[in-house]
Amino acid sequence: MEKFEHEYNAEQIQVLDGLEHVRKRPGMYIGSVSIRGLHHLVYEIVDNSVDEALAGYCTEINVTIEPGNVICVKDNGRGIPVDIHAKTKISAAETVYTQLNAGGKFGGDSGYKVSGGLHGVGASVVNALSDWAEVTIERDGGIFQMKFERGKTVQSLQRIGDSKKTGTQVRFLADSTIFETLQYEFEILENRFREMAFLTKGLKITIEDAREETPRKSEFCFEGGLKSFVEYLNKSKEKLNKEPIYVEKKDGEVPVEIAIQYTTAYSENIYTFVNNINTIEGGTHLEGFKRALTKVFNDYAREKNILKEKDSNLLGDDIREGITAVISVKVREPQFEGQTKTKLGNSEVTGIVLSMVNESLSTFLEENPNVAKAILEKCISASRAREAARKARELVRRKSALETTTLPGKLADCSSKNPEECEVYIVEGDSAGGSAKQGRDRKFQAILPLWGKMLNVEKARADKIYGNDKLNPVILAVGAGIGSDFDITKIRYGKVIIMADADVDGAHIRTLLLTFFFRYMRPLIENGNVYLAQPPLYKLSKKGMEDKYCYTDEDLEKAYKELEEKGIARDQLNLQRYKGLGEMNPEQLWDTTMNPETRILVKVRMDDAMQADETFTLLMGDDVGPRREFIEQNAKYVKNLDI
Ligand code: 0RA
Repeated sequence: MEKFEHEYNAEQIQVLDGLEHVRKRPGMYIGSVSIRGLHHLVYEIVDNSVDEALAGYCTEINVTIEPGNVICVKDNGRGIPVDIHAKTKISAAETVYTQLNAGGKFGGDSGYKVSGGLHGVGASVVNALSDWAEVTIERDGGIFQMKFERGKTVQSLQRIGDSKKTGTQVRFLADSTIFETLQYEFEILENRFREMAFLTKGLKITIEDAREETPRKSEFCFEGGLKSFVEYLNKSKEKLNKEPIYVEKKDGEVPVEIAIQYTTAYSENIYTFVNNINTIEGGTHLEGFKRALTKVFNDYAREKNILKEKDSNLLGDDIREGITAVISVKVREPQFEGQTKTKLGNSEVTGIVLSMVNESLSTFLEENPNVAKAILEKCISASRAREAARKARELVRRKSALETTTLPGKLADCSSKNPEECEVYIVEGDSAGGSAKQGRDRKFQAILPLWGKMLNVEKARADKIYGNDKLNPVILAVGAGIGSDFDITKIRYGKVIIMADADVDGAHIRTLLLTFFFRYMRPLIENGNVYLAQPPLYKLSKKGMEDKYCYTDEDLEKAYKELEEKGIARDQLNLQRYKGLGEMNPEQLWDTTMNPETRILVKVRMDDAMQADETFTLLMGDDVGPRREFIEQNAKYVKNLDI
């Protein structure tokens, strides 16, 4: 008995320690306390319901953003078990919500959980980071409810009524003392749940924003699963194969599901998921897929004599031109690596995906010779274009070798040659470029003003990119080549900084450059070398007072308040709104945007670049419908940007 008491206490203490630690170091559990982390809370809860759907017991999940930013997630699964744990005397449901990592203990060997969620942290973390949470369970003929405040139980599970249904409902209010903001963005949640619905064939997910007077609602349910996913991604593109190629292997150690559809575009769009988590940085599953794809198409082309004996093999890059594919694998103990922990490391997965794709894709090609032919024709013309690009490049190289310098004429280079300390500002517009040249520290800051015509990267192959007067200077300045030739060890600057105005034109150039880096210099983004400069939006000035620069509307409000406290009234201050970089003189530009001591730089992450790429495809693609839709939906932002 003594021992039992002791164990009980120890366990309880550990419970408190665990949740206290979550509140002390939330970043360790949900990545950050920014808007990103806030949305993460919702994903964690929904992931639990999706797991129940994956187990085959739940068909519908309803998410609501209630007034006051309360989140409600309801599913029609079996309901979290309500029986009392023999040792802790606490219900299973309460244990799940109060004990760190308790979730996985349920279901035992039933294969219930394949670790959902980015960190698989689950319900207890959300509970710990919530001002309050309320869980209602229907099962065993009853309705049961429990309540928590900042992770601590304020009402243990109790039966509050009868019900013949089953399911789990969770409502929670994130803790405003922990998160920077509680303002959920409908679109962010909507995108995530659309993705989850694609990844879980047949599962219905609804999302409703009930904060506004007229609620918004979206409903997602895709009987086609990943097939529907690639159709969605390709909705504004011209397709080579009407019906996506679909291969699936449900049983086995690592279940794999893949859908492929080729388009006439020149880009490669492959999305990979592990346990429904977007593995932005790829990994072993992607490796296996690429290797199989290259092998199957080359083997087929040889066998059918499309590639003759004297021809060399098609390269992976050629075979992936115009591909849109989604790969989803389920791994029991995934190892995540990489800068953002979104790269699958499990080495056994490469071979599993490889042999599965080898087998099913070669069967598919045998059975669909017309599709095979259309795709191979495209691969071969990609291969010819690559050869032409190589020749064009060599020509450029030979020419420039004679000209002593390969640097673009408009580049004002820095004196240091040490890439680690060097940075290049890419600046739109000659007047801003001029100010930047005069304002910079020429020891380590280079300026590359951009001019010339905007290129539609979507419709260009490498040979066109080299010939483009807007992008070629960027390639030469960065100095590391592009595409499969890109060599990160050759970059001339550790920081490549895009400096553009905060208006529509600025957004356009940012999107173009990010898309370009994403498609042609991806390692530069993966390695964290690309940045966005943040010029101020406002200047507050007054005679005898040091100028105050503000970077956001909140900044400005804060500055007004601080100055008011010092006895300076609003109407004594002169407010200047910067419309463009060109309005700042060199000294101001240095003080506000270029001086490493005071400037704000935003590091571009892979998902930002992916977003830009998507926007770009939408805006530049052939199909007018989606473009109009996008512009209509974003009209309000455009207005805000372009004052
Ligand atoms: C473990 C076992 C059982 C259900 C669940 C977990 C479950 C968890 C969550 C979280 C959100 N919704 C959920 N729905 C179910 C059921 C065991 C049984 O009934 O035999």
